[in-house]
Amino acid sequence: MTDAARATGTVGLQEAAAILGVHYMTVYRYVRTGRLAAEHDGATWRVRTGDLDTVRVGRGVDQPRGAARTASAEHLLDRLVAGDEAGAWRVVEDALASGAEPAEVHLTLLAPAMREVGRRWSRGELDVADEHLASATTRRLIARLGPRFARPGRKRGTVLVGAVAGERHEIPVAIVADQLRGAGFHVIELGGDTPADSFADAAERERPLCVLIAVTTAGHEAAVTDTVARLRERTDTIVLVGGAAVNDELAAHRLGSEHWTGRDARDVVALVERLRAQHRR
Ligand code: B12
Repeated sequence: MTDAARATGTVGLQEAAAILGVHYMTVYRYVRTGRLAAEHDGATWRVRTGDLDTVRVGRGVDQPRGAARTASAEHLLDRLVAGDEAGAWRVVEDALASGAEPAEVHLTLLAPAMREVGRRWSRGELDVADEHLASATTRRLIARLGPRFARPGRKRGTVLVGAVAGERHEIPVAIVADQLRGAGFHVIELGGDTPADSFADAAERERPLCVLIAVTTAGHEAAVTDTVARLRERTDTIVLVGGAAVNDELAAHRLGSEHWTGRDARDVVALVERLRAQHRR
């Protein structure tokens, strides 16, 4: 702590951020949103060092970084299940203000929170209404993050992404779609429950570099192989099948995929980028 801080019992926002172990912008937002009391001395904001404890206790920010992230994920889960979009968005904004990339918010906050919803749902700790509320709120957060993935300029190619008829899990589709947009691709996002012929209609019309088919639950194998066959009959596009229910290369090939798309959205984007590079050679 500086001598000025010791003498006045106050610190500037830069020093407050260092004490709390968070980004400067996070502290600034605490002040702007009234979560941390501060006085403006005409030039800068000053915060009483005693007041920093209230933020520490409320946010768990004096814990190590990993634990702080776990605390935010838990807080997010709580807000998602409550259907509290504003509260959930504050967790997302905190992460962004601490320097997280939007794609990191998808993968380290939203996806783990939804998987935890699934675990609690299967243990009977949450009911279907809780899960629906959490899913709807997550979709709204993904939509709010969407503009951050917009890339101006010429697109690197078109990618078609969706889930087959009967497969209603659309959150992974939305996440992958936005991360591909962030990588500069034009994305046609069909969402969940898309009939085989509609996949083929869109592929014929859009002539994408590749079609991505998402499968999150077991039991959709026939719909997937049917969709892949329909796409191959009507187009010569590359067809890839992936998602939480496709665990490895063998499972992907069995469903007719040319490659396994990997574990998360980052792997999917990396694969599409590799395919694009090969396509251009
Ligand atoms: C929300 C949810 C639902 C919602 C979906 C709402 C919506 N609008 O999307 C609803 C209520 C519809 C639903 C229904 C069902 N569900 Co559900 N659901 C979930 C839950 C809780 C979250 C799903 C989610 O969004 N996860 C977050 C995403 C981002 O994570 P992810 O799937 O891992 O996504 C990554 C990968 O897929 C990766 N990826 C890798 N390669 C590729 C390729 C492509 C193309 C894409 C797009 C992505 C991708 O990228 C993503 C991001 O990194 C999960 C729990 C869980 N573990 O995920 C259960 C879960 C998937 N559901 C399950 C079940 C059993 C069902 C039902 C059968 C329940 C029932 N009895 O009715 C039905 C089936 C409905 C259907 N016909 O599709 C099981 C599946 C078990 C299994 N192994 O098959 C789970 C795991 C819950 C559980 N613990 O039992 N569900």
